[in-house]
Amino acid sequence: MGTALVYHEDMTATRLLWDDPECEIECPERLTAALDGLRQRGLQQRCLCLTACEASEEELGLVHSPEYVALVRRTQTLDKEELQALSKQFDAVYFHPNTFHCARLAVGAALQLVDAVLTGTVHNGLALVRPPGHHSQKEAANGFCVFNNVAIAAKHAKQKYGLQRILIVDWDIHHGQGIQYIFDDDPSVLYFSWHRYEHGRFWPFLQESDAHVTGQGQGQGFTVNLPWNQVGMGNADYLAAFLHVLLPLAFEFDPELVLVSAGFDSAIGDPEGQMRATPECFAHLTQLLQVLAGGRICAVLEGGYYLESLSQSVCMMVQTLLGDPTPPLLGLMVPCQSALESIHSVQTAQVPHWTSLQQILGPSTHSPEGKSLPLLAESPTCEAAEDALSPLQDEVYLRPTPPICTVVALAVPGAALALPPGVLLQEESASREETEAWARLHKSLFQDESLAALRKILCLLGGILNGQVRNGVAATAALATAATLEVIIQRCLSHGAQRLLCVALGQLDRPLDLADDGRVLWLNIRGKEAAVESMFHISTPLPQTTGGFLSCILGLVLPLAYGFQPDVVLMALGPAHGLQKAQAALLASVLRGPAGGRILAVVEEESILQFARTLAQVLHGEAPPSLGPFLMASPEEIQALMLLKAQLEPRWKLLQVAAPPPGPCSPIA
Ligand code: Q9C
Ligand code: ZN
Repeated sequence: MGTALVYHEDMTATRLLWDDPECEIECPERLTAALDGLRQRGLQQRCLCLTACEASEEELGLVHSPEYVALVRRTQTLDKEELQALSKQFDAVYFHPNTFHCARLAVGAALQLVDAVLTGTVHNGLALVRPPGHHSQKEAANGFCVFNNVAIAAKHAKQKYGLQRILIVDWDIHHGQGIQYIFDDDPSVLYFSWHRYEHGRFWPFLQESDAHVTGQGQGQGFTVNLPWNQVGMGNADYLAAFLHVLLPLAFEFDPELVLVSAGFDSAIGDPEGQMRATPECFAHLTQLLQVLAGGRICAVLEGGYYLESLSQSVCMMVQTLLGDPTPPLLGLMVPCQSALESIHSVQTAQVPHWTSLQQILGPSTHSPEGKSLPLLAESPTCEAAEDALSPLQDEVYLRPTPPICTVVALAVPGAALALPPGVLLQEESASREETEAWARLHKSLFQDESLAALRKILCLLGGILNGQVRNGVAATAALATAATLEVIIQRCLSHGAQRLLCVALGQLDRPLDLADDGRVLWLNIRGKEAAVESMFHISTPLPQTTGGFLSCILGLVLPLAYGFQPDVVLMALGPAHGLQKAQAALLASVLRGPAGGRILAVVEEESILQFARTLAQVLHGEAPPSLGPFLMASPEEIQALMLLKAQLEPRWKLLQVAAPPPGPCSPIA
């Protein structure tokens, strides 16, 4: 089991044969640059490499008409002038004598990937293809796309495997209107696309790319458009879109398969997108998607025209698909005003169709669609991209992957625990002297047995802090969890951790001497009421519904965690934590993101047998199990969360969801 990489070098054999500035960016080097990047970083070698085969005409017929397929077939024998004349009949398209062959390989690659994932040969994968597909329609080529690779893959998954819910995430910077048209009235395919829109002034200039378009008939609510009305969207904007729009809907939808229209023209430096998201952002987007559909992700390349960021972003995605930790997200985690307006407009359009959004927006949201903002001047992003990309590369190379991945530390040796492959059981302990020195701070609470557990934990924590170990799970002795947390926090800070995120579940009181200096963000999720003691000391009740739990994770925990940018995360399951196994697994899985995978999960002894294996699995990079049926949060849960968020928003900008466009009285930007 692992990650598939589907490719065929023949897909470099189509190229523009005449002068056309609009089309020349779709060049063969796109594929070779991506592949070279994967090879240089040793990522290709870790994948199961599959050679693409041409899709059959029957498979093309899942989406395209026989007449259109015949038209593309005929381009094989046309001369340059005839090809050029035919190309002009479509918008932003060029044909080459090899187009038919390449386009069939591109579809075939997507189908092979779906087969490999759905038969269980691999967990996930990426098809590196040309030409791209998401603009292509039943009877039309469009925007460099000839056959609709991802749409055909979705039809194939429905037909051959009987899937009933497929999520398509289109993070290419153009609107995949082709996919939208094909599944317009189909409730079994949830299509999410964000795209540069600029109030309709950006290609392909379609009204139907706007947020108010939600699908037809039975398919209402299953088309989700997030139009970006300004260029320059960055990591925080993309993250906010995932946390506040895509993921709530996706969890409620509960897909059996996730297809990604993986275009990287949404990355920094791309001449088409003019956006600012850095390549690591795609590692995080991928990781967030991995909690869906049991991790069954099939990504298919779409656009991406700035070779440097294309190749780095592809590497980030594949690395994450392989289960590697995500590099930290750099930059201010503050979504821009225009992004918040876009997010608000799609939430408003979708709220009638999705319970999860009704929870987020609360009972009284009647904000009318507002007037458009004037356009800001376009900012050049190419030079900025070079600056942003070179230090990034250094960062990637300078940060060595810890030699040991995931470690489990148990106080009671030999507990009947079947650990997942690749996870180590820790043998060593910290020295008695060192441990006693730490414990002396809390003497009364550490008995012999709890001291043995602490010695194990300190050894594991030392490994994480000095870069030998990526992450781990450790047992704490009964009743000693709170005191152990205090020691861990002090140990992290004295080791030079700049920021420590502590997510404490259950009855764990905040250490009394915990400073409020911004080095520790303390978030207690417990049975009691919500309380904001400071911007760094927060308490919230544990929701009793799946809906409430998801809102808490997506709407509170992750915005805080990503906004805080910790270098270590501590997750603690204390007395009466009340978490189900799947909930704990989901939380641990997503908390790997903000600190580059450096996370220590400590679990009170009585829960350890039940939780250690699952936690170790997700920390090791496996997908968490499903939470079960989506149940609407209770009014009390919604209210508690909204009150808490309102108090925290001034400091933690990723929490913001509601930004209706400025009314007629507001000053013009
Ligand atoms: N400057 C894909 O990314 N040209 N297709 C737009 C606006 C067409 C993009 C011109 C862009 C097609 C798959
Ligand atoms: Zn694109």
